[in-house]
Amino acid sequence: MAGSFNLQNVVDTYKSCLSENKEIYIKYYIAGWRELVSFMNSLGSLFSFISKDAVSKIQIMETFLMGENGAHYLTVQSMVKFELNNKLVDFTQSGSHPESGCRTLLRLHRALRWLQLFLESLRTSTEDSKTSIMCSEAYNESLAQYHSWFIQTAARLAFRTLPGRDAFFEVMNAGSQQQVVAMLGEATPLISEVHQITEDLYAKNKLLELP
Ligand code: 1PZ
Repeated sequence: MAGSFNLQNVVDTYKSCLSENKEIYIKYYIAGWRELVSFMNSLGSLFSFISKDAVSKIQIMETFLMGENGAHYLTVQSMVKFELNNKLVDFTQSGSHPESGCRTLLRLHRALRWLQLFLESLRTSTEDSKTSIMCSEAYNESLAQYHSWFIQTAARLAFRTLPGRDAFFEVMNAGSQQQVVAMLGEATPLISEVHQITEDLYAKNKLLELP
């Protein structure tokens, strides 16, 4: 179960995510996902199909960030502007840019909503709360609507194997349960703010339904 995961690292990357004028740095946004992937990998092999997809999305974003147009991928705001101005975003299935930064980040953005709901319910949970139930409720309320029946079934199967609440707090590697709860209290408002800013930006540019 041991790994380098530590909840504090997640809090720190989300703290670094926002610029002074509330733009979201893609570098830290995906660093946050990298941390979460390392956490997921410590949960066992059923979670690896989930983390594989997350990793491939992270890699697509890293490739943009390191490519010749990397400077345009500094923030989510600059990416949206650059990709839209240069017609690099497919608004229908049959386009020639099936893996734009905008559509790739949208998948992570939808997953961030799941994370926000799940961490919030973990934070306010009690001794007899079940992680598997908290996880699937958060999923039903967020990501499930975007997933095929097949993926939903596999995801729900994985949720059933989640460790119980005590063990789960333990793998978060952030001290006593009280300390974990305090840290979650720090993490969730940061995640909410990043999520809300992205949501507003995507809504304004009609990007929320990208195929
Ligand atoms: C702690 C427990 C972790 C539970 C994670 C809950 C999320 C379940 C998501 C299962 C989906 C995995 C399979 C891949 C699905 C893809 O089809 C979709 C859409 O992408 P497209 O096909 O359009 O390219 N991918 C996603 O929705 C992104 C999913 C990322 C999931 C990251 C979860 C990170 C959890 C962090 C753990 C603390």
